[in-house]
Amino acid sequence: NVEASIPEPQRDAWKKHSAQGFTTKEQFEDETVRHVETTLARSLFNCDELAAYSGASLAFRDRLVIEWNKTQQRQTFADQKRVYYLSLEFLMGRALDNAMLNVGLKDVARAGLKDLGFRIEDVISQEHDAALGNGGLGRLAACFLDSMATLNYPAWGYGLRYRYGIFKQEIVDGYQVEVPDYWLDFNPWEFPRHDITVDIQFYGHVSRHQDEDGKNVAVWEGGEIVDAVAYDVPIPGFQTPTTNNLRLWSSKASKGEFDFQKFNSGDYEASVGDQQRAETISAVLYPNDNLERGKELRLKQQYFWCAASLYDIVRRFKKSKKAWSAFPDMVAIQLNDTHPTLAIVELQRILVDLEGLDWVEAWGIVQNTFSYANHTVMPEALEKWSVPVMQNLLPRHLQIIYEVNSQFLQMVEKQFPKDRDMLRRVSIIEESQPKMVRMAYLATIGSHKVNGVAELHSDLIKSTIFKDFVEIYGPDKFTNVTNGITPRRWLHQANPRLSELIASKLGGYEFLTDLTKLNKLEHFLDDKDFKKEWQEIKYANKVRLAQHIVNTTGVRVNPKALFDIQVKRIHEYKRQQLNILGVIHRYLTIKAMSAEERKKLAPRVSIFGGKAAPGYWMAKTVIHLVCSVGEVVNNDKDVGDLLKVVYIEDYNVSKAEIITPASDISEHISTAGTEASGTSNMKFVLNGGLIIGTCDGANIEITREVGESNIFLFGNLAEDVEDLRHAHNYGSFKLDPDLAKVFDAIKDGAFGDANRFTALCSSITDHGDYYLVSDDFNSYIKTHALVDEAYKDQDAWLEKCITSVSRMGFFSSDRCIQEYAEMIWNVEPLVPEQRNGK
Ligand code: T68
Repeated sequence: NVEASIPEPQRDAWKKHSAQGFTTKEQFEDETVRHVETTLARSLFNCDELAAYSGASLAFRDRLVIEWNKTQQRQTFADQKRVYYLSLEFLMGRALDNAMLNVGLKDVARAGLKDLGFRIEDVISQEHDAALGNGGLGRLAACFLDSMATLNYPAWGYGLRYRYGIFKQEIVDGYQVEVPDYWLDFNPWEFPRHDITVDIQFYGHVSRHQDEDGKNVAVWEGGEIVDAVAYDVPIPGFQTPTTNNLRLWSSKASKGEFDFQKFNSGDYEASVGDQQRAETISAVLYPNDNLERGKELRLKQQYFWCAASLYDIVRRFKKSKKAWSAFPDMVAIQLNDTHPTLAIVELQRILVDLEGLDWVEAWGIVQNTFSYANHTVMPEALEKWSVPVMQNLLPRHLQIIYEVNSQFLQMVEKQFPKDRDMLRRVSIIEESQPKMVRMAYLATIGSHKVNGVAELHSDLIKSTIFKDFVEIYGPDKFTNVTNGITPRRWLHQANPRLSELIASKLGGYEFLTDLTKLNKLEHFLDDKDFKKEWQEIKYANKVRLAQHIVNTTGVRVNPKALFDIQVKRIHEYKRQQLNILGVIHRYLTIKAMSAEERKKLAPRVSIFGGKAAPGYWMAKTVIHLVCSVGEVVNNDKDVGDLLKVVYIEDYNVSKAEIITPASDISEHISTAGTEASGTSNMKFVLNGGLIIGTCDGANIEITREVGESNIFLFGNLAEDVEDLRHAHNYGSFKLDPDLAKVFDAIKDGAFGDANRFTALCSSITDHGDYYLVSDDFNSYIKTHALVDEAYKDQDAWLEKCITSVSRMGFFSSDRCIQEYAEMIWNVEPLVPEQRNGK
């Protein structure tokens, strides 16, 4: 009974006064103005767009909070299994537009804001992105939160409340410059919970004691304590009252720790220093995508967040007074990559050291609780922690890891007697100098399921990094859940006109919660008006992007040209270098053409965007090459509109919402076998763009769904990559002749001082071409020629686009979450009664 917490005599009064939130335009205006005047203490005479954004957000926040409170109560009383999604990154982007659409009151807000003198788009764009992530992994977590709430799963996200999210990128003189992203100035979407504070211990030592029953127990003593303070963010589902919680932890010096000794003796600065040291833990997001550098502060972040989250989860479980054996029936914990692996060790520590469970029983509970998703096979991204570093920071956890390893190796030894090399290979501890803890192995051993994020990737992990573990545990422990994206943000919000057109044909917006309904669009392939409108929408989206480009770069691009887009983190494996080298090849080809030949060519705009990790020098060089080529090409009178090259600075979620709907073609061209899934490929196709790509990650499943004739595939296959690399290293490397001409132009200084690009060129020509740029170059160029040809037949092109969209149902993150829920978490949704106005 939801009301049982209010004493009987006062229940009516509480009910009568309980907040309702607005539903009408009038009420929305009331609430918005009230918040501007009183909550923000602003005079209405200087209510600018930012104040309007703040007032409108607070009005919507009130609505979310009301449902959020009810959802939390409902979930508590239902007392059923919950999912906890642990991710070091949540790349949420903006919240207001999403809140408006999910509660179904965007039209009300638009009309209300108009009355108050504002355009809704201008108000929405005041919001600072919540950018607590690097790229795909963090955005996946955000899509999953949206789907879990929409599907009414009792689910919590747990993460870190970084004071600085991913840096802002500025392009200065063609180089990336990083600027700190201080995003918390005004953030109406979070609620500090100062009453929910957890003490987190670091360093110290372990001693052994006898307890009352004479049992030998480990006690972790000494060291230092840092406080974890909870900040809660409401996550509204789409067209459902379910509003879940994302809990982010912020670090603060513990009250006990604030050094009053120093303070009282007048050493104020030193005592403040301790405060700052504690706050450093959650200060900044590490800006590396697919790279682990083993810094101690990162390990501190990981433990801080895992320990606080586990404390919270265990506390909630204990309130139910169930036996520990029921823990896995009430709790599923999903690890987003290996970053939260210490949570496995922490739960074992809580059960054995603090709750007195027997080791074996505790470990069974742990394994049945956790599951682990892997997002990469690339060696440089696999997490390993130095044993000495861990010994110092988390002495008890290291002991537990050694014990887990010892029992695991004994089991393997029994299964594979005398296979000493097997024991060496699968040991959690790598016998290197220093010794290292292999987190992917620990995560695998501590979980009941391990999954990859697209079919090829899930196959690859079974035949590479986890090959031995498949032998040990059997194949059933390993599974695939192909990634997905939320159609709410990536279609309805980013491309409202297309969403509306689709709804008008399908008779409503059901496709937004059942994306397979898109397949009915194929019935309209002969509908001239429909196709015309589709084309107009694409054109309008391109005009909007062209406007953004001229505003931010000064480069004027023709929206009638073919827009060719590659936006994602800059990485050698993602091969932006292949793209820009191909662009140079196109430029050289145009320069060599007669005026007559040029007339037959389809104009192109090559659009790049994405951040390079600040310490990734080669990636920064690629950005510089793109900008340098743009400088030359965009000012070459011979070329005119036939080719433009632009770099969009500071690619993030809100920019993606403008860029994604504007592509004709987008590039997903990683070396086969390197991109675990990719998710922007799905977003582009869902918005009516085609893709050029390699047989890698989810491109393969996209091909299966949309059909081979609707995608431009090229390049070597994953199964051949190893042999090609081997051949390069043993003298058989041959530079592609077209690529050789491109390098000649660069070396001749066609794009400025050639020395700046020497290392980039020689990584291909002299250092083994690890990413197979030369091997795939010819096939890439030829496939782009096919794209040019295909684009000339606009009718056929349009048919490919519409057909592709109609076949994208599989790639909804709703399907993906349902697979996790059924195959891995074993949780049921908790469907609320739909209330009025929903
Ligand atoms: C991405 N991984 C995969 N990692 O590269 C991409 N790494 O193929 C996949 O679609 C996506 O995950 C979702 O599954 C990342 O984004 C990181 O950002 C990262 C961050 C820290 C350390 C290592």
